[in-house]
Amino acid sequence: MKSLFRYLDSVIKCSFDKEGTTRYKTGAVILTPAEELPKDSSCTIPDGMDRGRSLWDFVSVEETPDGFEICISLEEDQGVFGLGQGIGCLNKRGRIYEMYNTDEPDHAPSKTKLYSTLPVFYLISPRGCIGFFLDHAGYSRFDVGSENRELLRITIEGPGFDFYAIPGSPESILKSVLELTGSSLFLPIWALGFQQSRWSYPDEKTVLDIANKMRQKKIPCDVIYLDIDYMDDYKVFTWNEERFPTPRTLIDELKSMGLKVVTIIDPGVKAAEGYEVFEEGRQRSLFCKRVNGTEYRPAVWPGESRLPDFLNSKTREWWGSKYSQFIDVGVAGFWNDMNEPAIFYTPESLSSLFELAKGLEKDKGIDTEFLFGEIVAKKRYHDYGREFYQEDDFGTKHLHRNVRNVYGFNMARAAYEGIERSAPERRIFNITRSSYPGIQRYAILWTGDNESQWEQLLSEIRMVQSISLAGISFTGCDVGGFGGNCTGELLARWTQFGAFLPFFRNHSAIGTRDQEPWAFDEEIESIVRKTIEMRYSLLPYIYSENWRSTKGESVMIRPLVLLWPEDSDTYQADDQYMFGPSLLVAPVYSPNATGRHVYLPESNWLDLNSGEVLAKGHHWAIAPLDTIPLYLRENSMIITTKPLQHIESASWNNLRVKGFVKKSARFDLYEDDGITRSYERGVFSLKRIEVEKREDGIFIEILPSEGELRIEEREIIFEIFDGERTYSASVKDCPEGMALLIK
Ligand code: MIG
Repeated sequence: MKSLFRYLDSVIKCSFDKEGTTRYKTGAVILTPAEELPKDSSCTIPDGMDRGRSLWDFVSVEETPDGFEICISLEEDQGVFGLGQGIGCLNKRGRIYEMYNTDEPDHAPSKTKLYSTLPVFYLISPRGCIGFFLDHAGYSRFDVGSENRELLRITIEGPGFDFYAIPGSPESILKSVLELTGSSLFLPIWALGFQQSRWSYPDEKTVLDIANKMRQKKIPCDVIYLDIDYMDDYKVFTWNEERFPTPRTLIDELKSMGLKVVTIIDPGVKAAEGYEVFEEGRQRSLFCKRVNGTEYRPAVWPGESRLPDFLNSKTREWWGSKYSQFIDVGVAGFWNDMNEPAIFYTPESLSSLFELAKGLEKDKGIDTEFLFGEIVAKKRYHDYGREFYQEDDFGTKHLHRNVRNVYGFNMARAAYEGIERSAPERRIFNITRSSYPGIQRYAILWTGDNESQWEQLLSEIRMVQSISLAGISFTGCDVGGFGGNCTGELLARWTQFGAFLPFFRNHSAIGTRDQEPWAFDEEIESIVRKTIEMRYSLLPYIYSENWRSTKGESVMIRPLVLLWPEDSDTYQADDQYMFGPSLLVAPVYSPNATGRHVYLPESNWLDLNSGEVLAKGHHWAIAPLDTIPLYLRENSMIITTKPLQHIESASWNNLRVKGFVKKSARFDLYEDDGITRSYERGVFSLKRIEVEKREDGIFIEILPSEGELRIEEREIIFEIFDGERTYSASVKDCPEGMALLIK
C-alpha cells in the first residue's frame, strides 16, 4: 500500500493506493493541497479539539484483498452527522450506510443506500469536532457504531482513495468542504419560485390547463415540468409530435403567463437505427462497453438502450451540446433523471433470472414460493456494476462498479457545461437525481422518489439537512410525496416545509391521485396558497441568502448542530433547522397534529405566529393546520416583499424589514437582474442594513450600496421589536444610503 499525506491549511489529505494500480480521480476536489508531508508523517492535527494529536491515534487504515478498511474510534459523547442522502436521524451513529448510487423508489427505514454518494461526515461532541470526506468513486460501506458502538468502520472497495480530515468547528469544516469541492452555482431567481410537476402532463392542452388554473386560482407559480411523456418513444432530445406538436408555441404562451418550462432528460439512449443520438454516439464510440469491447445493452424506458460514458470528456462535450436544441425552442431548465444510472434489465441479468426461473415448479409448494421471491428481489437489486466498463481521458478502463458514484455527477456536469457553451450569458437551471460532492458547482439535487407518507415527510426534513452538511445548498424534495396517494392534510404540511427549502416543487408519480394545490378541498387550497404566498413574500431574504451560499461560506439549510455543537440538545433536534441566519423552522410532520415540540437553542426567539418571546429551551408550539412554527432569532432580521403571481425581478419594491433586536443586527440585501451573469461584472446591489438598539430608541442605517446596479429611491418599512415594544417607521432608501433614529 502506498500512502501520501499533504496539508492544506488545517485540512489533512491522505491518499492510499494499492501497489501497481491506477484509479480514477473523481474531479470532486478542485483545490490541490500543496505542501507535501514526508511519507512517515504522523499527520498531526493542527487545529481544534485534537490539536497536537496524531490522526493515527484514533484512525487506522489497512489494506484488504478487495480494497481497504478505515477504522475510526468513537467516543461516548460524539455524534456522527452527515453522510449525505441517507435515511434516518441526522446523527448516524448506530446504523449502517452504503455508498453505491442506487435508483431506490422505496425509501423505507431499512434502506441503506439511495441515489447519491456524499461521504462527508462530522464527529461532533461538546468538546470539539472533526470532519472527514472520503473521496472515492467506488463502493464503500459505513458501519457507524452499529456492530461495535465505539467504532466507525469504513469498508472500501477498489484500488485506492483519498481521505480528508478536517479539524475545526462544524461551520469551519463545512467551509473547508466548500473550499475543496467548490461553491454552489448561482441559479436564476425563478429557481426559488414554486414549481409544479407531474409524471406526466401528457400533452400541450393539459399543460396549458394547469397553467391557467394556477393563474385563475391565484397560486403563485414559476415553473411547469415536462416528464418523460413529452418525448417521442422515450427517445432523449426528441418531442412527441402528436402530443407536443408545437413546443415553441406552447413555451411562448406559458412565458406570456410568467411560467418557465423544465424538461426531463434521461441518460438511456434508445438503440434505434436512424435515431441521431444513437447513431452519433455509436459512430464516435461514446457509449459504455463490456470488457471485450462490445456494446453494453441495458434496457430502460425506451427498451434496449445505450449509456453514454460520461467518464470521458469527449462524451460529455457531445452530450452537453445536445441541450442547445431545447434551449433554442425556449426550454428554461433541465432535470437530469435516472443517472445512477438506473437500469431495468440487461441480457446478462435476464439470463441469470431465466436460469433461476428454471427451478420454478408447480408442485414444490414453499420452495417455489421462496424462489419467486428471490427472482423478484434479484430483478430489483441485481448489481450491474461488474457488467461494463468506462474509459477515462487517459484511455484507462475502469470497472463501472469502481467509478459508478460519479456517473450522475458527470452527466450533470456535461449538461451544465453544454448549456453554458450554448447560452453563456444566462444562469443555468440544472437538476440531478444522482450526485457526488462537488455537484453543487453544476446542479440542484432533489431527493428522488419519496412517498406520500407522514414518515417520509420527517425523513425528508432530516435528509435535506445531511445533504446540506455535504456542502450542497440548493436541495429539496418532491412536495406532497412522489409515490402513493397524498391527502389534503399531508399536502398542506408538506407545502409548509417546502416553502422553507431552496428547491420547492410539487411532484407526483404516474397512477397516483392528483396533487396540485387545488386537488383536495377549498380549505387545503387556501392553506397551500397562503403558504406559497408566504414563500414569495420572503424572497428578498431567501434570494440574498442564496446569493451568499454561492460564496462558499455556508449553505441555506443549517442543522442546529452545525451552529451550536457545544449544546448537545441540538444533536437530537433534527426535525427542525435554520433557514438562513435568522429563521428557525419547525415543520409539523404528524397527522391530526395541533402542535409539536420545538427546541430553541442559544438565547431568545420571537415566535412569529404568536408574537411571544421564548427563552432557550424546550417548548410546545401550537400549530393548527394553517400554521408552521417559525421563530426569529434574537438580534436578527428578515426582509419581505409583497407576493406576486410569479417572480418578475430580483430587485424589490414594497420592502419590509422585520427584526428582533435587543442589541444589534445586520442584514446584507442582495439584488440584481435575477437571470443573467451581469452580476459577475459588478451589476448588482449589495446593501448592508444595520439596526442598533440604543438608549433613546432604535437606530437604523442603510449603507451606500456596493455594486453598480442603481436602485432608485424607494420606501422600506421597518418593524423592529426589542423584546418590549415594536418600533415602526417608513424610511426612504436611496443609493447613497440613509440613517435614522426611531424613538
Ligand atoms: O423510473 O420520469 O425520480 O421524478 O417522475 C421512474 C418518471 C423515472 C423517476 C424520477 C421521477 C420521475 C420518473 N422517473
